[in-house]
Amino acid sequence: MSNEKLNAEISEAIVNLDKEKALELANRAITDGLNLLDVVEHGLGAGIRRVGDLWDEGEIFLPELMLGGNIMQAAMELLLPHLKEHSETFNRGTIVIATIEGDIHSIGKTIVGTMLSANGYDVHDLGADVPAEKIVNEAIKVHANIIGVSALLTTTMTGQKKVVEILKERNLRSQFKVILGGAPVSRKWVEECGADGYADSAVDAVKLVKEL
Ligand code: B12
Repeated sequence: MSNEKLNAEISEAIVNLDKEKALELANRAITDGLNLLDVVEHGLGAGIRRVGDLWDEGEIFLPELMLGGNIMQAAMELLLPHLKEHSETFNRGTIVIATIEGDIHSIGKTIVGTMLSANGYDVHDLGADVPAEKIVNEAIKVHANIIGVSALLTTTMTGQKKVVEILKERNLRSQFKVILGGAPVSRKWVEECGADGYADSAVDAVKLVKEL
């Protein structure tokens, strides 16, 4: 099966909340040797965003949104180890990544972390709902070069700015590059926060980190 066809089918399986089909297609993508990052971003990613839109439009309710998220995660658990398999062995740099406090959206952050790890970076993924102070402390502890902060809610985006503010307060700003991401994040917001970069996909996140 081609990447394009599989992406369309797996996206539809997510929208239909058909877990069995989604997992069957994820396994098919592996055995057919397809571009798995493309499947994650343009197949699963497109499907879950459509689920989000349907929820926004009142077409489905919260339990369905949650089920969609669970199916996406289950499919990702199958695919991500195969992305990691091709990882480069040398260390290009150390990155601490997390979703900010108050925000439990972890899918995009996990994809970005996995892609960076597959590209030779030492990634410390702190998970979701992580306080800004903890992110900074962890970055100091592991001698990170880059701090990546994800936010999916307009109400939690301010936590991204807090990370930069804490670094300034502690005179640590020049020691770390800070990159931001998540659906509501824009280049303008990154400037407003005084952060160093922004990416809206895992591929661009890897490019951005290489540049920095
Ligand atoms: C799945 C989902 C959930 C799942 C999350 C499961 C999980 N473990 O992550 C569940 C069901 C739990 C959930 C809960 C909620 N959700 Co929700 N959710 C979504 C949905 C549909 C998809 C998000 C997603 O996974 N996208 C797929 C990934 C691949 O894309 P991504 O996250 O954007 O990540 C990419 C880029 O942004 C970038 N990136 C991401 N992070 C980073 C970090 C760095 C450093 C960089 C460089 C790049 C980067 O690269 C990623 C890879 O491509 C979105 C809709 C949407 N359009 O985003 C709503 C959405 C984000 N949710 C929303 C809401 C409101 C909620 C709830 C408050 C609902 C409720 N009433 O309880 C709760 C939040 C609870 C909380 N405190 O956090 C709203 C937010 C509205 C707003 N503007 O604030 C959205 C936009 C839905 C909508 N259309 O209204 N949600």
